[in-house]
Amino acid sequence: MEKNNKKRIFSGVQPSGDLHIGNYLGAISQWVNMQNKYECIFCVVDYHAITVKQDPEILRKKIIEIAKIYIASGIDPQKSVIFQQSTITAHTEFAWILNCIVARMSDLNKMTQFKDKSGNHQENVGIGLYDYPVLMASDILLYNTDVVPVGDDQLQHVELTRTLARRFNERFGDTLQLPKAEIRKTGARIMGLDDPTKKMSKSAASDLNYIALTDNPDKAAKKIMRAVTDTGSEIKYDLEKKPGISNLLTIYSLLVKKEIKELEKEYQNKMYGEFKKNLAEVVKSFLIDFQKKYNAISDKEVEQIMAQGTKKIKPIADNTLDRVKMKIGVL
Ligand code: ATP
Ligand code: LTN
Repeated sequence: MEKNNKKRIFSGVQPSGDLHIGNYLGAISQWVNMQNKYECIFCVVDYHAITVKQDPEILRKKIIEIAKIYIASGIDPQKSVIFQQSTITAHTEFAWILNCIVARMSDLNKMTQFKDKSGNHQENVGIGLYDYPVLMASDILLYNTDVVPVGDDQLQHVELTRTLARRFNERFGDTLQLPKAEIRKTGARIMGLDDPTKKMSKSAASDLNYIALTDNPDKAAKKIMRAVTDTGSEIKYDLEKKPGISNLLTIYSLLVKKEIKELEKEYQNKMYGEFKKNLAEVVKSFLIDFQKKYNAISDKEVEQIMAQGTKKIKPIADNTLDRVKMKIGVL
């Protein structure tokens, strides 16, 4: 895959937990629209998933599931590359080099996701969880990536990637391409349905927090009906005073592709109950349609698509790694 004049995109999702509409609306659905403008590489980041405990059988299934979700969401394997991170060994090799040469404890100590995920057990979590942003930097830099489309929780990691690349270039001369994060304006942070002050997360304590892409559509509709709303009765976007309704308006707007302003007008003088009932229907029909596409893809097909993806882009990763090895003096 020669770099043509199109800019290159790289992004990934971990094969762990249930993928939810936050992941879809904040990240994957944005990728779909970028496929014509950019040369796209979408990764199933399995080595990131093992930074926390995984059951081997479930992990194996989840890797296939994420690739199917990419395709069911509209990622076209004819246009974009889909591949499994661990099949290209350059990712871990390059991460080790970055660890030794440019990444510092003081960089990683600033990462808020590590603080959130390790909680009160920082001394006992695996080193991989702490070092995970360096592996992410390796993913991105290996492919001379221009743009990294992610939800806003990943912005800090993309900034770190730029810092590491800059440091490397300063020491060894121009070698690595500095990427830019792209965060969508609406939907970069879909909030939990049971607590609209925190982001929707697959690791949330209650499954009322999120709508998984594989949720039963009727069950998902019920979750919308039970979503926390705010005091008052006006259907208006106001993040401070109305975080619950604002979050539901965001989800509604992205799923039906209508501006929030337009929805506010439509629901002027209407009650929360009617608004939620209609959104529940929107979510239900989205899931029915999504799951129809998902179920039409076989495991075999996905395995072939990912194997082709690896074959196509491995030379790019190997080339970057060789250039890096040469610069640092091991080749
Ligand atoms: P989680 O917190 O649910 O475990 P994560 O961010 O740790 O999710 P991934 O599943 O790998 O891990 O995230 C995939 C993509 O989805 C990333 O680009 C991330 O920024 C985005 N994303 C995750 N949660 C949300 C959310 N609530 N709203 C918008 N985007 C999100
Ligand atoms: N850390 C990200 C997943 C991820 C990623 C990447 C995203 C790993 N490597 C490279 C973009 C580019 C997450 O947990 N969401």
